[in-house]
Amino acid sequence: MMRVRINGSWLELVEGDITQQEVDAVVNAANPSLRGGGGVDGAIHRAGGPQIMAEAQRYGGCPTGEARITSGGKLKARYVIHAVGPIYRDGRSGEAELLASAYRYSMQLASEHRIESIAFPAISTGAYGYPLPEAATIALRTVIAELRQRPEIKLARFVLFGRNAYDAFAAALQALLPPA
Ligand code: AR6
Repeated sequence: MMRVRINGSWLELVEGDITQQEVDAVVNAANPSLRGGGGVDGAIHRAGGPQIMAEAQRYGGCPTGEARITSGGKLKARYVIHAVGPIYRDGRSGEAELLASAYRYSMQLASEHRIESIAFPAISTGAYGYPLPEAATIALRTVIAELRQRPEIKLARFVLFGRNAYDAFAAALQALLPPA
C-alpha cells in the first residue's frame, strides 16, 4: 500500500479487487456500448447485480474518453462511474489524451455528485492493451491534477489487480513525486 497527500486529500495505491472497496464510488473500465463485458466490467456487474445494467442501458452508450454514472446496486459503493478508455493501437492515435480524458471525466462526475472517495481500476490496461507503465503515468498525473483542483474529493484510490499492476503504478508514482 502506498499513500501520498495531495493538498488536503489522499491518493492511495492498493493491490486488490475493486468490487470490494468501501468508497462512495467505484469506477468501471467499460466499453462504449455500456452493455457489460469481461475484466473489471464483468466483476462489477456480477457483484453489483442487475440494477446497474438497467440504469446503464438508459444512457444508450458512452463515447471513448467519457463516463456515465449509475447507482452501485448491491456493491458497498453508492455509485458506479462507467468510464470508457481507449483501445491501445500504436501510442500515436490519441490514446494518451483519451485515457486522461476518461479519468478527468470520472473526477468531474464525482464532484457533481458530492462523492468524497473514489476507487479506480487501471483503465485500458487489460483487454484494451494499454502498456502498464505508460497507462500508470497518465492515470496518476491526471488524477493528481484533478485532486488539486477538486479539494472536495478527499480520497482517490487506485485498486490494482495483481502485483505487476501494483508495481507499475508504484514506480510511476515515485517518478512523479518531488524528491524527498
Ligand atoms: N478489480 C480491479 N482490477 C481488475 C479487476 C478487479 N476485480 N479485474 C480485472 N482488473 P479490463 P480495459 C484489472 O480488461 O482494458 C471489458 O470487457 C485488469 O487486470 O477490465 O479497460 C469491458 O467491457 C487490468 O489491469 O479493462 C471493455 O470491453 C485492468 O483491471 C474492455 O474490457 C483493466 O482491465 C475494457 O478493457
